[in-house]
Amino acid sequence: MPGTAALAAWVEDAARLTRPDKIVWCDGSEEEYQRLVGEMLANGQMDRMNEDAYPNSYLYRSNPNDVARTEGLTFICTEREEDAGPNNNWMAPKDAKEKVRPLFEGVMRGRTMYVVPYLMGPVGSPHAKVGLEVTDSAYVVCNLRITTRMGQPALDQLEKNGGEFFPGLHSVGDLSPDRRFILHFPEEKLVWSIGSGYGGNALLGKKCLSLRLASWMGWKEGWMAEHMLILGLQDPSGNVTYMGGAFPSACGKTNLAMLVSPLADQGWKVWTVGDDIAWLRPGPDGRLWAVNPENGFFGVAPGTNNATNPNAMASLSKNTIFTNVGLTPDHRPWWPEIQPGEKTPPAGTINWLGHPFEEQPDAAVAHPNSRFTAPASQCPSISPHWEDPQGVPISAFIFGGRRARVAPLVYQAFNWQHGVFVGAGMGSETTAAATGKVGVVRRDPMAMKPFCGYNMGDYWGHWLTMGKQIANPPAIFHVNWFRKDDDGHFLWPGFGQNVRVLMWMHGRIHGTADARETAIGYVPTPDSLDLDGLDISSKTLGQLLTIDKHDWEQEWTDQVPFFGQFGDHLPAAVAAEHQALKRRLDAMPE
Ligand code: OXD
Ligand code: MN
Repeated sequence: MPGTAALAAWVEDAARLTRPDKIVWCDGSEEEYQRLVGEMLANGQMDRMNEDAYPNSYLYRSNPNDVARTEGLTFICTEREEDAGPNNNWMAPKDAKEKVRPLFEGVMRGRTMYVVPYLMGPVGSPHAKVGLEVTDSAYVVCNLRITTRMGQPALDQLEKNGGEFFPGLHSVGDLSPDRRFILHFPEEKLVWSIGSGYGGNALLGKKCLSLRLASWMGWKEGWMAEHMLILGLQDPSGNVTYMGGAFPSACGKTNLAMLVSPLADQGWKVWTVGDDIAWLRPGPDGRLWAVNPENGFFGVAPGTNNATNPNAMASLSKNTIFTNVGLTPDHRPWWPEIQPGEKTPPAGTINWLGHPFEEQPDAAVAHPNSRFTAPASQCPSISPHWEDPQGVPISAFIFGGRRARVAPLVYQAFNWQHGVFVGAGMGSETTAAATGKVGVVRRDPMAMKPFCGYNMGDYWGHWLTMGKQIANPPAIFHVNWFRKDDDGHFLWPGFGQNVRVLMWMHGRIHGTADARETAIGYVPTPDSLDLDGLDISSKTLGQLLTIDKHDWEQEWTDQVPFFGQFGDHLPAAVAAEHQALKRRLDAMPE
């Protein structure tokens, strides 16, 4: 098989560079998983969770300097710098390889090189892509087994895909941030990652292939790779309306994707198709169809509990890898709010650094970006269509961010072009998912700032082009679950109650919900939101739906230098929408 021979040749080159003691081809079997886990238990890299409470589940503590994606060390290596754009760090491919090759030279001496063929996308899907990761981390292999379809399904697809595969070379190196590089070569469809074992840096199928390289391919080939959850909203007639949602990291994507509807007895239910990534293609019916390329969740643990996300709790109840959470004396995971309201762990809990938490009162017990890796098939709300080879048809895109002020609970863009502008201007307060300061507003267009593998200006241009190619483009909405009152209290209950906002969107899509036209888009009329049974005063609702002229003028002004950076790459239509917003704000009464 030429495909497999090419795979073997690539691995041989990688081995010549890195000089492993041993090469192990992984098949993705349960037996292999148990063997690797057994090795990590034996050498102290992993702990076994309580077998009764969390069967077949393990805890891994990463190096304390390696706990989140490192965007400053992530590069897009294209021939032309302008193709990477101001949204990315850039190195010329030749320079990048010259700089980083020496770090790979001999790095696997004394180590095993694991060769992992994996599939992103449902088995048999024409949209599925074959990845090949070589890595010296058994932890990475075990995570890939959960988050991708590993082994035979990938080799089977290789033939169907004409032998095409996307290689990635990974080594934890010496874990020094000074020698850490996450390099993407979109023109070669290649990833090199060294110096980190952390999820988004090291599981190359996820952010590296399925977003950064895939967004580039989508641009060249006429499809889209987005940082989006995919959910299905079932209405009382039994019909399911599918939506894609783009929120910056750690802003509740997983919670929304797995929402448990408090209105289930009235027939409203949410199905989960994916919680992080969507690949979208125009279908013959003029709609966009989405597949989730992943096979599992790599979710943020803190805050997850049976009140905020019972489906996530069920998903992680077995066959799960926990990373950087606390470990209770009876070997259960611990993080803040693992029980609603619980802020302190049981006595004797070991913190994520491996010490009794009582001895380190200033250290977090679980790292704020601690994670669970769990099979998607274990999610009780997983959609019966989550592995449909053609995907599911998308009727809405939801953009969102974490904003204490400015953005109302929900609004709808006037049309596709305006919606692209709404996504392009998105801002959100930063979280712990990436290193850096938490809580400052940063522009994160379509939640793709860390993941767009090319110039963001060209990316917006691609969105505009896609809109012209689809006869029935999704409606575009923006939400903000995080608006606060002047005393710093959240105005909206969030979590399951967000279904009421999805229902309003459903009403807009199907022509049954009212809205008022404002300077920024269509905002719900107070009685178009179903708030039955919720204790929300009309004053609070008013605050949630307010468009404050001065806040928005400030927002507009903040966007000026942001859009300005893109120069000639900024599509005229986005610039025009920005000007049109200014005119509408000017026309608003004081
Ligand atoms: C993730 C992220 O891990 O966006 O999904 O950081
Ligand atoms: Mn993500």
